[in-house]
Amino acid sequence: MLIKQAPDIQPSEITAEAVYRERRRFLGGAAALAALAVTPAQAALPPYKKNAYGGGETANTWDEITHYNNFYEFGTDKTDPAKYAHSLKPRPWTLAIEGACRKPKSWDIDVLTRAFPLEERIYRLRCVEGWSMVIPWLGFPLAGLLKQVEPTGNAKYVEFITLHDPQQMPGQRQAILDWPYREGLRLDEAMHPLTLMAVGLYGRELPNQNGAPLRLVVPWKYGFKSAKSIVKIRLVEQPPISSWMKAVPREYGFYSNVNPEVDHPRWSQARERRIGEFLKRPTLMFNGYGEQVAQLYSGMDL
Ligand SMILES: Nc1nc2c(c(=O)[nH]1)N[C@H]1C(S)=C(S)[C@@H](COP(=O)(O)O)O[C@H]1N2
Ligand SMILES: [Mo]
Repeated sequence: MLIKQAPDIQPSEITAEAVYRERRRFLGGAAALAALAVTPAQAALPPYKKNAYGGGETANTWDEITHYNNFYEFGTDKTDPAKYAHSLKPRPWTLAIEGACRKPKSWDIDVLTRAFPLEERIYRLRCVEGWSMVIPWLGFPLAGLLKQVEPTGNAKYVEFITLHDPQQMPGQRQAILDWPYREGLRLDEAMHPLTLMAVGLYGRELPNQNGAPLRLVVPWKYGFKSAKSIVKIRLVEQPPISSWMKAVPREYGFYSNVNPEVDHPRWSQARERRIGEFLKRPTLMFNGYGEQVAQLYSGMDL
């Protein structure tokens, strides 16, 4: 069980908090109090604790996070991944890191999750399409993993590659994108302490539709940079061409930092709709993580 490895969690307190936070979204007053009686399903809800990464916001519910997804390997509708991702087999699973490094290495997913202490991080995810969610991820910083393979001086960029298996991922039978899904970061972005490899959410193992068993989370960039179900990471000298850059170069740049001042060619990026809310809210520069990441781009025209 993943949750046993999450540090600093006191189950009694926070299970109650998680239930409360879930219910608070829908109910008020007396109804909310009555709802605090824990039903079996909610008792199974894993603990999660607000921490320094939460930004003070209430997380989206488990249902919202797992039923409104972009994962084109399982279809292009937001509800497709929840319906069809059961064909993905997240075990056994191997992650390989190769390219410009002294010690290329492969890990079995379970060996990997035991090798790095898991942290809970409540991050905002802003999709380029104009919606957002707040998600309590469970994972470990990518930096520690990359250090293990000892990148050489030629490692300037990092490429992330999703599984390519049309048997497990039926969407890959259609040429919607140039499969497998690929994304890239500059090495310093990949090494940034906010950049997370997620293996779970809400203290549970990652559901298939959210990118099991291992996905990237780069909270200050548009959601498509956060590649799911990764099998390979390559250290490279040139900026990788992502699947989206290849498909629609005019609309998807390499950096793709969340920026309310730069419109998408077909729509404004000034505001976003938080899933579960009615009114739109303003989009924040770097998705609200500017204090931590703006210096990565000093001198660059964003
Ligand atoms: N392999 C793969 N990774 C992917 C995608 C995809 O279609 N395939 N969609 C991206 C997009 S556009 C977003 S917004 C996020 C959505 O993550 P979530 O469904 O866990 O919220 O995953 C990203 N990672
Ligand atoms: Mo997205």
